[in-house]
Amino acid sequence: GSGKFFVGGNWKCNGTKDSISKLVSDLNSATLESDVDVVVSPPFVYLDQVKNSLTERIEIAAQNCWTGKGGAFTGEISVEQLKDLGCKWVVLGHSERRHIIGENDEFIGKKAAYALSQNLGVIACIGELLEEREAGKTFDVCFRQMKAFADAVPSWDNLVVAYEPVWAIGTGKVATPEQAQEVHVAVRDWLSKNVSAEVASKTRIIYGGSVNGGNCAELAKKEDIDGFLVGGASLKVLPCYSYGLCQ
Ligand code: G2H
Repeated sequence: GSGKFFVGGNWKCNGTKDSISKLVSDLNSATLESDVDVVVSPPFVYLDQVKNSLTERIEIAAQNCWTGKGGAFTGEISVEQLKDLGCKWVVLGHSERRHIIGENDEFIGKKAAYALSQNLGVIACIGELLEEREAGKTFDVCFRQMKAFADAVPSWDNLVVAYEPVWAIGTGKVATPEQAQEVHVAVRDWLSKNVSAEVASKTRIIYGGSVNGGNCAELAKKEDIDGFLVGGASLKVLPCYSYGLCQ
């Protein structure tokens, strides 16, 4: 693996002030492995609440950001505002934003470039649809999405790649450790050929898609799986931040 194990909890569009206050207090009393980066990603409207109540041990990620400096962009949230609240990361290119909201590679690349230029870390998501996998296009799709990030970003120092096969997201159908490892190796190899050997060896490639307390240990054994992005299971604490909590 590359670097410190990284576990992100993506809360998506879930929670209330009360449920989030309970989740934060469970996280504050959890025992975390010391050699794991743990990050949670609350909805925008709860970022401040979470930042003000969560242990400093756990960093905060936003689930989206605007492509540039704030201003007359109704409904958007700027990188500067996220940093003002104490966010260290932003999740970009999540499949729900690509496929439900309709964000394209170029738009996502712009956001990643701006966030990194302002020292906000990026969790850059890639992954194929079921029909793309079945058509043998998994690598093509992942490499195209990687290229869009590579063409845009000023540096890879503060970027974590999250491989999230869309057919595994929220479906309970986790990729097998072998399926995930196969793509992670291919993405690392792509980085080596298209960016640099150094970036390939240093960049963390985490897996997302129906990760939970029951399947995380097997996935984590694979050499190129450097962490997880956890959705559904991250709303319940323990089993699966695990590795941060989850070992
Ligand atoms: C993938 C993942 C978190 P879930 O989207 O990003 O969600 O674990 O619910 O499949």
